[in-house]
Amino acid sequence: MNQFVTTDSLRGLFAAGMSDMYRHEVPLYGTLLDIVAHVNATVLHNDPALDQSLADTGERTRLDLERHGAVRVGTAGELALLARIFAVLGMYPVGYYDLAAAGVPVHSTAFRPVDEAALRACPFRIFTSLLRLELIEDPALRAQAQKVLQRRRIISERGLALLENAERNGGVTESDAQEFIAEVLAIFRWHSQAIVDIETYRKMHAAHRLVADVAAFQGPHINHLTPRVLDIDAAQAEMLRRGIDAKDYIEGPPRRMEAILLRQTSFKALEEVISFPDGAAMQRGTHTARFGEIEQRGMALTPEGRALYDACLHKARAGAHPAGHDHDARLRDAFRDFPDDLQALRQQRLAYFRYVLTQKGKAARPVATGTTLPDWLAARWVQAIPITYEDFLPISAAGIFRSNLGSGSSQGYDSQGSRAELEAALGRKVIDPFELYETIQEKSLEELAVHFAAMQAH
Ligand code: OOG
Ligand code: NI
Repeated sequence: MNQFVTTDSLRGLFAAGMSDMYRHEVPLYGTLLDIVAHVNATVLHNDPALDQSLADTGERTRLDLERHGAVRVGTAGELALLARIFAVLGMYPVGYYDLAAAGVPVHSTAFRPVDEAALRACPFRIFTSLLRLELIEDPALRAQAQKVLQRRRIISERGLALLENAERNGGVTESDAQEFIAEVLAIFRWHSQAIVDIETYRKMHAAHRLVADVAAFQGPHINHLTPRVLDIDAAQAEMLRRGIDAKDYIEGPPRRMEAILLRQTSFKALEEVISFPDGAAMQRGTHTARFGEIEQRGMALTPEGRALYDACLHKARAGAHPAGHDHDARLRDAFRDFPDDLQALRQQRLAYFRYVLTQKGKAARPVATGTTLPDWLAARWVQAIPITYEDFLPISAAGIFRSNLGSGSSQGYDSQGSRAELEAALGRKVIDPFELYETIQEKSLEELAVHFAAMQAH
């Protein structure tokens, strides 16, 4: 009975619990799940080769469970607490995202599993943002928000005790697992009652809507959950057909033969009724924060590929209103310089690949010594399979934030990001995403080298 539950199954319980909770809280999210399930079934039916290749990489089974979520916390202490909880769930901070330059007073990291087996088991990720109150101009309001945030406790006593047990014992026991997950889920639930009066809420809101979203409530409510779709253009069209108030355009790269990075769209945040404390009574108001998002994931790019992506995106955006009706055409134009076939992407080292033995390769026996990757590929003993991008994109994230905060302005804060500050809050360094992809690629090559060397020795 008191065996430890594996980290992967704990994370699976957490992901499923979040999805159930959010579907219950935001029924429109359930509609998105329906749309995605339908689009994915259609794509797989029409493209058996894709179905097979997803099955081969182990992504076919994870697809229906795959989600990311997003939360926003108010203090370094809250971020450190989430980092401890997520570590128990096998999720570690990967990447640093500075959103201040895009006019959003936060910086962020993504908690996610990092090794291949854990990603296959359950790739749940949470984009986690820390409010940067120092960017708020009004010193009195800043102090007030700080005071509210310092006072709130986002985890229950019981939740904290279970967390400490898990840390001390090196795992969560079977008898504690359900309760531990329930306590963690409670941190991210919605509160329809604010912890500040409506006047304070309005002041916070006027400083920046995010200040109100973070500091006026008891906890860091999950603000969206995002299923993974295989054809985002079809999903976007279906959202519009169903009369859902979708974002004007899809964030990220244009539609291509070979998908890169990440393309995302969302429905706009809902206006929800909130009660605000007013002396002994309550006052009715509203708050707009929660939305739904859909994403399509493509291959991870190397630093060179990423630089080219950024340059193309910059070109597409230069001088244009990003939401203009010509968005798609400009994007396609700007990405002409980005190769769209696997061989070019590989030879120019723009993307990461996992190299795997084919059936033919398994039977092969190299005669000459010193054969290397190009020989194996030419002989079709080895196949290069793009590695899926598991992270986020700062410009897309800023676009998602903006369309859901309802502020048209993209006026940046005059501030540099501060990775060191985020890391100090986390109590550890963020992991470099490029290194993770590089490691997967290198490991696959090493395994092949060992395999072919052993074949030759026979
Ligand atoms: C996070 C927005 C970023 C994404 O998919 O890029 C994000 C937020 O709104 O808190 O989720
Ligand atoms: Ni998102």
